[in-house]
Amino acid sequence: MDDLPEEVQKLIEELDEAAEDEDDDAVKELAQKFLATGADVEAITLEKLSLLVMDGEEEMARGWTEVAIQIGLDPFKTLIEGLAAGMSLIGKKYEKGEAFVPQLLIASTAMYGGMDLLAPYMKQDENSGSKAATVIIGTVEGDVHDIGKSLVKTLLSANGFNCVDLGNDVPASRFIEAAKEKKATAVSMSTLMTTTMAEMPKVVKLLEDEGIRDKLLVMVGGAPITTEYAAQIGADVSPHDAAGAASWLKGAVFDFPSEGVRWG
Ligand code: B12
Repeated sequence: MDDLPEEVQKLIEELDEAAEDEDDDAVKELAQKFLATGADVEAITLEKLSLLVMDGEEEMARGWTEVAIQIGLDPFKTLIEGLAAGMSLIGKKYEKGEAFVPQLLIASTAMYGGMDLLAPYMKQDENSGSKAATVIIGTVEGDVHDIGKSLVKTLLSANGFNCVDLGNDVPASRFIEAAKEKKATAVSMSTLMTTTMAEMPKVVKLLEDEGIRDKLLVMVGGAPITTEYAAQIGADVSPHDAAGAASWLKGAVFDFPSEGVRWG
């Protein structure tokens, strides 16, 4: 960002200050001036957001998310290429021993702060035909990582699915109870740890034992989960990311019998 014109650099500094002071009115006003500079405000804002999440700067990440909204950035792009990209950056530092668990936690808080601001702008795709479909979603037992799970939920909700979010550290039996209670169309499970992957086949086995496996589509995902693993444990699919989950499910429900036919 050092090679930006002086006028743009000055505005960025003023925006940083206003964001840190949580002065929303100033952020909104300065965002318009920032837009009017004609600089590549999209690239600058996305990079800013990822760095602020990485550094766990909660107020500034919220302020710059407001900038993204004010300058009309696509909310999904802001979420994935700005905020979530920051989680990848801090993840890399953690892997190199340059960051530790407390930093991961404050980065997560910064990410969620921005995500909350974006939520009202995540428009539903009314034409997706998936409105009636309910998805039971959660991170499996023993695992508290919930950012990827929340991204999947955000993208599914934006595509018209009705998501029942069970949160993180969800026992296998809760997925089954919720699927029955809601006469669900799909179950979406996340895990980020190799040590908790084995919870996923437990859920699939319980669905089979209850005689309801055929009534549901089962998606699994998270960093250690592969397509081969999904097939091996009897899940239907493991799309690569949250956007892939939404597009796969939209297609799959199209060919799937309706809720009334499946659940009687
Ligand atoms: C942030 C973080 C934490 C935070 C989590 C905060 C939160 N609210 O989620 C905190 C600090 C709590 C944490 C704790 C721990 N963590 Co941690 N954590 C991470 C970190 C750095 C980033 C995870 C993240 O949020 N990524 C960003 C999101 C957007 O990515 P994502 O979750 O992968 O989701 C994407 C895809 O996977 C996919 N996806 C996710 N779910 C689903 C579901 C479906 C159906 C589909 C289709 C797709 C999909 O879509 C998303 C993209 O669109 C990772 C490292 C990394 N590079 O991933 C380690 C990591 C996951 N943690 C790890 C460890 C070891 C731990 C601890 C044991 C550390 C400790 N010593 O205490 C504890 C575990 C606590 C527990 N019992 O769960 C290890 C796991 C190692 C392993 N292979 O088992 C990792 C890989 C770091 C490492 N390299 O060692 N952690």
